[in-house]
Amino acid sequence: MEKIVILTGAGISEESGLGTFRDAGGIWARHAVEDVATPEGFARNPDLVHRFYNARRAKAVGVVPNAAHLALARLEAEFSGDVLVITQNVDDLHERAGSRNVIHMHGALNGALCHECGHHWAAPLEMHSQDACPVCHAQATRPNVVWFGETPYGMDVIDPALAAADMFVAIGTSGNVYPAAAYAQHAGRLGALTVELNLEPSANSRDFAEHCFGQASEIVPTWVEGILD
Ligand code: BJW
Repeated sequence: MEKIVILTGAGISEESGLGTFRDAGGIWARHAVEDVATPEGFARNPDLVHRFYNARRAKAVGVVPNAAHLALARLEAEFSGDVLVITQNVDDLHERAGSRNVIHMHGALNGALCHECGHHWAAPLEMHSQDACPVCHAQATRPNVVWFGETPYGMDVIDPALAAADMFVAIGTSGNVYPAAAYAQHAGRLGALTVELNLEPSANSRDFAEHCFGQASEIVPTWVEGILD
């Protein structure tokens, strides 16, 4: 086995103290998705959206990677082949754990984007609607995250990586959001062994050949040990 592609979701950061979206009491139980995670919601009320992401950014800087993030970084460092982490998460816990080969397909909390000219830059801790783009000076600053209806990042790298994968592993994602939710079926059809590591069966659980259910901080290090053995 040479190429492992790993898809992570909010569940891997849950034990670090960052909330998931669709679990009971999750982010979508407290915020209307159409208000805070669509371009239309941002156009209607940019201040509300900035407050939502400012609060999440402030929370994210105060948490640390858990044993699952650390195990994936160890896998990348010690595995003889290639390890690619595709994360749907906007936190930077994979990087802070030591992973280097990471694609943030849904963007990053620590990024700012000008929706006039497309320039992107490092986000300050607090962003506001009046913030001007450093390049075109338009007051059109938004978080550099991917909302519903927008094209995820890294598609040009992700598609060939799935096609070349010997193993595809999904960790802590509910399998409700596309295109990520289609990756297991896609990679499996192209020959990869598909593995689900999650607290409970995800919406697309049937697309995986192997399953292991439990807390990410326990099942991910155990799975990594097995690969490196
Ligand atoms: C644990 C645990 C522990 C808990 N240990 N596990 C109709 C049909 C099909 C598709 C569509 C449709 N209508 C529209 C679409 C497309 C749409 C979509 O998928 N909609 C669905 C709702 C149906 N998708 C899009 O619009 C995407 N763009 C797109 O498709 O462009 C077209 C295109 C595709 C391909 C090429 C070119 C063009 C964009 C999606 C953007 C998603 N954005 C968000 C918010 C922004 C980022 C942010 O603010 O953080 O991204 S939504 C939110 O969901 C966030 C997440 O990244 C994403 C996925 O959530 P995730 O990570 O799975 O979290 P949860 O909470 O759902 O699950 C957590 C899991 O962990 C659970 O299973 C728990 O059990 C588990 N867990 N604790 C282990 N301790």
